[in-house]
Amino acid sequence: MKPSKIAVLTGAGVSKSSGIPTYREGADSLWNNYHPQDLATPQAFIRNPKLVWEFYDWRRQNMARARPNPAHYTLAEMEAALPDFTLVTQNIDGLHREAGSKNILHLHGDIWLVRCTACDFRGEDRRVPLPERPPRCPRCGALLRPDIVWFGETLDAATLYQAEQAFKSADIALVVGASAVVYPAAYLPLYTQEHGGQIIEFNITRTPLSPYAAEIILGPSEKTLPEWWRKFQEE
Ligand code: BV8
Ligand code: ZN
Repeated sequence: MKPSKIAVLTGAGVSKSSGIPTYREGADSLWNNYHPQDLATPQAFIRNPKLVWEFYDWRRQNMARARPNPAHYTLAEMEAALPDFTLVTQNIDGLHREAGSKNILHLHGDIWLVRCTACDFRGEDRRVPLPERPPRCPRCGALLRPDIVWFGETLDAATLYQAEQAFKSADIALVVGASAVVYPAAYLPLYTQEHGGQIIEFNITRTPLSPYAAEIILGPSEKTLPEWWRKFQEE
């Protein structure tokens, strides 16, 4: 196995076969008259916190039933086997942690964490369904919000810096199930390519990142990623 520094960026496609709808292939019929991007914003939350929490509570109920698939387990195996491996995810579903990945950079947060809109309360809340929507802070009674990054909000600077460093030093960037349209996440693999590393894209279609990829492995990542990892170990 070639000694390589590997950085991975995963998107919603890696969780699709676990039963979690992606963003751009149309969410479940319950919400097809809203697009996540109209609800996943601070403006929508201020305007109608109940509706936004109904959206997240529905997604949490869906994610609570989801289980990791072979792609998640393969990434946990790679982390344990490789000396220099970084997993960066755009997903908020918690499936990488459930599959055993230890060090995960959650670029867009974690749907199982909530934080208060008024005081500094922050904590895990796994109640499905939520007893009240919108939920209230146990400490001060103000509105809680999901501890995730909405469109128009900035990402946690330290998390983004660590992710950038990983892709800048990686020999190989694996991009798995990402449509590569949301920034700044979509830029990360280009750091690898810019310094001479290789991008390998795992997707069921081509994306705006495809022209920069050294290799495009078309197919469902729950199949293609385990296959790739087996071959990589034999090299
Ligand atoms: C920011 C949490 C600074 C919430 C998410 C115009 C141009 C460029 C940028 C912008 C612009 N206008 C606005 C922006 C900035 C904006 C942005 O990029 N918008 C896009 C839509 C144009 N970005 C932001 O706002 C970010 N913040 O820029 O801060 C700033 C501050 C103030 C003002 C300006 C700038 C914050 C972005 C984070 C938003 N939060 N998630 C929630 O989930 O509710 S983003 C959310 O959508 C996900 O986290 C993910 O990142 C993204 C969805 O992308 P994917 O994960 O790729 O999923 P998608 O459904 O799109 O695609 C699935 C893929 O899987 C497909 O390619 C499919 O083919 C593939 N697939 C399907 N099945 C499989 C598969 N692949 C393999 N196997 C399979 N089986
Ligand atoms: Zn509070």
